Amino acid sequence: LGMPPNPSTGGKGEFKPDYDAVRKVVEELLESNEDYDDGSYGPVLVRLAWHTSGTYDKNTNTGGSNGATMRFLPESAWGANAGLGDARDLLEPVKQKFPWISYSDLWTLAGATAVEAMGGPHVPWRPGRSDYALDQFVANPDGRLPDGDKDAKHVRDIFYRMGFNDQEIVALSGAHTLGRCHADRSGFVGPWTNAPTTFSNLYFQELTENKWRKKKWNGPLQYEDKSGQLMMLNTDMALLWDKKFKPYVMQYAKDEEAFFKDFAAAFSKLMELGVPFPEGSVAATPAPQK
Ligand code: HIF
Repeated sequence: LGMPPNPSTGGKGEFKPDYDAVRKVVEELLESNEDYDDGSYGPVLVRLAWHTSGTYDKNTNTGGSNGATMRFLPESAWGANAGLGDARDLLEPVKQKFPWISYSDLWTLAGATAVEAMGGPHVPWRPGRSDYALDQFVANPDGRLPDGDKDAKHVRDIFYRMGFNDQEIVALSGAHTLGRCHADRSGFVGPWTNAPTTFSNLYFQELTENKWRKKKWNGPLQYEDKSGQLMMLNTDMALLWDKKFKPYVMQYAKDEEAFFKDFAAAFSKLMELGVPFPEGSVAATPAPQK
């Protein structure tokens, strides 16, 4: 382990980065702390992969996972990124163990690994991101990540800016089957499903089959089911209320296979936005064909 021989500095033999070894170490970390949330770091790693990618703006080709700019202020301190220090800290020893991987490749690979390890589809992933030095980039403006108390128009504004269509937006949204909201991070509270560490289409089943009402409390607008245990954000409810989003919600609630296939393609696309892959490079496992 440690730094492999580097051919350019006289090492013998060609260095081949072992991404499967990185995946294995990430998998071992997922349930390494039973006191953390629901017993898995998987959800917060998926959120890290999404937030590091979700700053992308197709009009200016800025933002995205390339650069790992969330290492720096102000992005690390954006309200939207509250709690993601946990995920970055968790991955720091992995970076130390495999110093040849960039943070930007590591954060996205960890997200893809977590989805699959929690029972989800294989998310096509390829390396090629590099980390910017602090003086190498213009900081992304705050406000590129979505707010949970807003409506369908806001969701479209954010995801159309990245280049997604309505079907991809709904497919991505199924990731809220994972994890939970934390009062001290976003102000919202609770999980979307009763199985927050298993990747499945349960989010869509809860959304369509459960009864949702506004939560009566002093906190931000959110919805709860009868038990008061499960929650939906306004942006989640908006998928059900919007005529164009709803058919995809209904489809994914019924057809987990279709959800897995479309999610894998959309999440892979999300993590590749704005990344200058070398010409001819293809994802190790190609994204499913539409
Ligand atoms: Fe989330 N999301 N997300 N999200 N998200 C939260 C948590 C997670 C939005 C808001 C929130 C996506 C889209 C949107 C995950 C993954 C994805 C939280 C709670 C909020 C408020 C944060 C906290 O308090 O800890 C909004 C408004 C989105 C646009 C509609 C993606 C599709 C669903 C892109 C996506 O992949 C995951 C995973 C979590 C759980 C994190 C955890 O620590 O458990």
